[in-house]
Amino acid sequence: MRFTSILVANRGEIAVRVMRTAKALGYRTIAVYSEADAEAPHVAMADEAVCIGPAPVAQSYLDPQKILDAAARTGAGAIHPGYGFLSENSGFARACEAAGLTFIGPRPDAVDIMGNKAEAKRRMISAGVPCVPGYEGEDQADDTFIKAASEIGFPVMVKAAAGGGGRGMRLVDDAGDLPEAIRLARSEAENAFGSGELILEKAIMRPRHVEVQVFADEAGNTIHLGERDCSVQRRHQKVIEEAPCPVMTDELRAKMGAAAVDAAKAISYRGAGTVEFLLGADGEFYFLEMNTRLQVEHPVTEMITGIDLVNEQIRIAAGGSLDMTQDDITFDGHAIECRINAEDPQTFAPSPGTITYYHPPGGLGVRVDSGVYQGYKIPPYYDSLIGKLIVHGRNRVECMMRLRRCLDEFVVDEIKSTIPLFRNLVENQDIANGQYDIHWLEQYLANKK
Ligand code: MV4
Repeated sequence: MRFTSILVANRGEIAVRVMRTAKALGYRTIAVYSEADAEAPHVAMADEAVCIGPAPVAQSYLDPQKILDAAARTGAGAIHPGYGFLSENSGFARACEAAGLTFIGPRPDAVDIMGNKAEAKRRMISAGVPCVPGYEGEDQADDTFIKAASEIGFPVMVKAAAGGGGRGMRLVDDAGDLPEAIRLARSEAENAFGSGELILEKAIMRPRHVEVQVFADEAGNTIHLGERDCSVQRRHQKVIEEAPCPVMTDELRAKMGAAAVDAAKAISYRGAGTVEFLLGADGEFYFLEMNTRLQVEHPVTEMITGIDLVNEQIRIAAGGSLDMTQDDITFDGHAIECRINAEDPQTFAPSPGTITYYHPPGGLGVRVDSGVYQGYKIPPYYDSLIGKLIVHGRNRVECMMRLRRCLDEFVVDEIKSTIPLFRNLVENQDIANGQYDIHWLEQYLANKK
């Protein structure tokens, strides 16, 4: 539990972000990097850096043994996995603990429970967390699904139990299409996840994606840090996130927050987690899944609560207790995050290459978490997120006005980026009014073409 150094098993903006807090707390920081990342900022800022192999992730950032070897070589005491890569790999978390390394994250068993939608939903139903009506039984016979669907009522969603983030999911409008959908979903799930296990759910039409940040310490003290609205997304990739959710009320937050805390407590959760809900147009909300990691969009929560989530993660991993209760958590103003991707803003095709000129915005209420600099060559091997612009204001209007100014100021030259898309989005009336759902962006993009 006690450690004085932290190896960050990640790259890009999140490696930089985690090291910032680790350094501020006085920990020795250790970076790992692939052969393609020797010039990356996370390498330069670390106290020590270890090359872990060739550019492809399977031979570097995704290889548990490469990370464990680097930790052994540098005498690391703890590992922060960031997001993606090994962050939700329970086998890796167990291997860390077996090697005497503190994994800065949840207990591996909690990761496994939430990694299976059927198991997760059964636990949530037992704990009284509102779930979408559906079927999540062990009996996987076609007839069982067909009977369940007729009771649930169409349209239904067929989901892979081992899937997540929209992978292995199918919408079925009527009973006639169900047998074929089950067959296809099952074989896709077997190929993608090595398990054909399925669940059924009533399809919620035009909901918002609202997720609640939770924190729990080893002793079981569990609190929530409010919600983020992440409905503005394309092909399950979030594009804009904001806190608070534009349609949130104090009563609804109290209910969703309590449900999220119940969800975490039901699995004896530890550390930072996010409980995802669908929020229907009628104000009903339903548990979807729980992410057992620090998320890309965590800064909007930090901006409105003033709490450094990585600091809390580290403190809890070191065996410390939460130094706040639910009543200490207050929400100040509004924060919006734009994900800056090295992509063509029209086609979303990746656009790696050299940044010839870089000028990030600054000023009051402005935060840029990035993993690039002027002269940096973005390698083609990794995801296209190069940074995040996070803007805070005393209210949503001030936040939006400040965001528009920041987007005007932001220059990332001679690669294509999603900044021009955000310049258009901040001028849109639906975005200005917070009137959007999970399908809004895809419709907006379709109508513009
Ligand atoms: C749903 C749904 C409607 N009804 N489940 C997509 C990602 C995964 N986390 C769950 N997803 C959905 N599950 C029921 N019962 C609609 C989606 C969904 C979605 C959810 C969140 C954010 C964006 C989305 C885009 C399309 C579909």
